[in-house]
Amino acid sequence: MSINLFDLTGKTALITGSSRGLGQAFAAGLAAAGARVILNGVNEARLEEAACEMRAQGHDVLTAAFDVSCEAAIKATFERFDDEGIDVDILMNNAGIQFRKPMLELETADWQRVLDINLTASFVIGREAAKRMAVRGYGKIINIGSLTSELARATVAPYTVAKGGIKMLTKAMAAEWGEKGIQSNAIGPGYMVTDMNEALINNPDFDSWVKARTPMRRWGLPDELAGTAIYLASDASNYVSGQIIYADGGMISVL
Ligand code: GCO
Repeated sequence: MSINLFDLTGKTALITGSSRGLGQAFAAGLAAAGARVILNGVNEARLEEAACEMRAQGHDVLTAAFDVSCEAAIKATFERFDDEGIDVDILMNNAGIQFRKPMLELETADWQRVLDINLTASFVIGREAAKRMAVRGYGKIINIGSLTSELARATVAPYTVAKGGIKMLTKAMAAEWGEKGIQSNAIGPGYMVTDMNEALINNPDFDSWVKARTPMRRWGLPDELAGTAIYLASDASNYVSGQIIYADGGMISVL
């Protein structure tokens, strides 16, 4: 009998920030591998639109509209899951914002908001999910890092610090939750074609720099990250934890 280590049938995955961009691509990939997906975002209309599109393709899709920076909303969402008998087997902490400004001009409030959404939210949602995963002795946590988990770029300090924190939070989760049957890993996307990067893509100098700096000489496409997500969400990675996998066209590996 052939086994499919990448089959997610019977698993439920919560992907934060999944009504568009990378999150939507992650949700599509996990759904294609058989998972029931729970889409998250703050814009309920956009969330339902994305859910309808996926249901039309035959996928099992739920929605959970909450602000990832609001602890009360996170707790209420997981209490709803408890009440409805929804077990989150796979958590993808994808939601994030970018805020580009030199540090000398950066307001503390703007710094803090980026850290709240891009780092602290992953801890809070991860903790609420892991409490329940630990009871079942099973869980897959996939945090979304960045090239800036390793390397700094001028004008994106809070994003860089948050993504560096994501790399170490992933290791901390692996350290504490491995014995509970939970594997915690991260994906580090390269420069991807997303709304968040539109200004960069449309800047000829930046576009040229990305293509010159990336061995594959191009920006990445969101659906090119799906395979890495499926791998980390599946039995294929059952003895992998604390790792960050860069899907970046080779950029982080070269000078
Ligand atoms: C930027 C970009 C990057 C990419 C990605 C790279 O302003 O440099 O937004 O942060 O989005 O994170 O891995």
